Amino acid sequence: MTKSFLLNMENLKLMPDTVLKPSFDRDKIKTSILHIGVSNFHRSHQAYYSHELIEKFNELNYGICGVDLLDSDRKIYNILKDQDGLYTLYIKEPNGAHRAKIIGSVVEYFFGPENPLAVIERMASPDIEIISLTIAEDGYHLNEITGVFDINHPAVSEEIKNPFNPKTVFGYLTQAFKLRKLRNLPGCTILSCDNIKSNGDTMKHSLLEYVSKTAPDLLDWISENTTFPNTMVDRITTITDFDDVEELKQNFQIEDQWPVVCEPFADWVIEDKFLFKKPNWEKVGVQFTRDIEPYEKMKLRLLNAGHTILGILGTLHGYKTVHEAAIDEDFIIFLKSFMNEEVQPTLNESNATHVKNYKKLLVARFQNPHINDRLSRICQENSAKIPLFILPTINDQLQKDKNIKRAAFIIAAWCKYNDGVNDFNVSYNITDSISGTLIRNATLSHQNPIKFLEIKSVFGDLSSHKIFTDSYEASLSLLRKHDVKTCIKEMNANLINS
Ligand code: CS2
Repeated sequence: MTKSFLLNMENLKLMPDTVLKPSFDRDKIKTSILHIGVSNFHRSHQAYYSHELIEKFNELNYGICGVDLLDSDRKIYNILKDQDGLYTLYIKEPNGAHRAKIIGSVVEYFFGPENPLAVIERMASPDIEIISLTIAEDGYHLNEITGVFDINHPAVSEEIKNPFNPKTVFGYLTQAFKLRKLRNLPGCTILSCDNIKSNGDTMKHSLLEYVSKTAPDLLDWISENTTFPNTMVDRITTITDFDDVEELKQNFQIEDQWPVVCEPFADWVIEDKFLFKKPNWEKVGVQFTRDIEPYEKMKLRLLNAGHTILGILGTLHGYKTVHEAAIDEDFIIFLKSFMNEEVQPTLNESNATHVKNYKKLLVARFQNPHINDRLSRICQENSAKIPLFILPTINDQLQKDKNIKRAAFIIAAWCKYNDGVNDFNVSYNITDSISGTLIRNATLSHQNPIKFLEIKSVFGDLSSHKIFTDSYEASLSLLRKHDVKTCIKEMNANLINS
């Protein structure tokens, strides 16, 4: 058996040359970024970009202080503490070449539930110029349709009663900004890195609503001392499998308790709106722009929607991974025609070449046979994703009296998905914060199809749009009679060039 080494600073030098190790002195790194939510995605994306900047250009000012706020994050906290903040990025090329790169940019780590005051204090320290976040679509506590902040969310109500023991990012930021104001310190840039439309503006909206209800004296200070650039973030990053941990041990002699697996592709576009000098991330491929909208629309409506489509249709057909669904010709014909006929007309003309290249690459990215991206990950929290990834396309198309037939089919398939059984009678879990409502309304839809569209928090007024509901009802009736594969074939045959 090959000898392997626990990943930590001490053992780095023992690891074989095939492992890409940080060549910089981590003790010299200054921390100017504090990141909330040290998820796999943060570790494959923002932390990777900062690592590259330090490694290739000796820019030592952009170390990251990782922060997690949820009790459920204790495992990653313990592991990163054990590994001196180091972890392996396991980058898998479609041709089977795998790289193991040890990332060294996370140089500090704090865990909210263990010591909330230490987190607040670190957020308030003047050397932190950027507070970035990946808190997932539902972490903003906003209703996507009404735009109202959910002040009654249990975590929010709890922290309002006990503000020095915050639970949400909003509670932490409020306390940290109070300290900055009191101490006459500057504010900072808040950089949302989540897959939501106008993520910076959304974060600002949520924070200001929260502060207006809990600490109105702070409102002016926040408006004058913070900026919220919007960003588009992109890199397919899976849930880590036990096999990956084993492969790293066998093939690279690394014993990493929680490596991160991702594709080689990475993209990050950021609105140029920083409070202080921005990091020179452009040296490592990041694009700064004045207008983020075209990039953001392209990414959410093509990649994320594409994932959701393969997730729903694939699960109904019994597939388990994105790869399996993406090599099924019928699925891909359907996906491509959705992108070309229904998404493309809603995207900005100014960005046409970029979109063309992006679309070309996309299917190959989905097909990467080494990325074991599970459809169960993709379908998690569909009720938060669909309003962001698919409904905007439907609304734009309806407004211009354009085709929505494929999108209506997808929504009908999602209704059927919530029956919880695939076409081979195998059941699966529906992991969604409103799973009860989804399952109930999907059940009611067997009698009255529109019932599913009446979940207003997801669909808004879509159930009163006749052109849409006609198409949706036709699709649902088809899907309830036949298996999904037959329906996709029929859609593909009927909708050629429509
Ligand atoms: C996925 C994303 O969660 C999802 O539904 O579409 O996590 C996707 O993998 C990333 O946005 C890729 O950039």
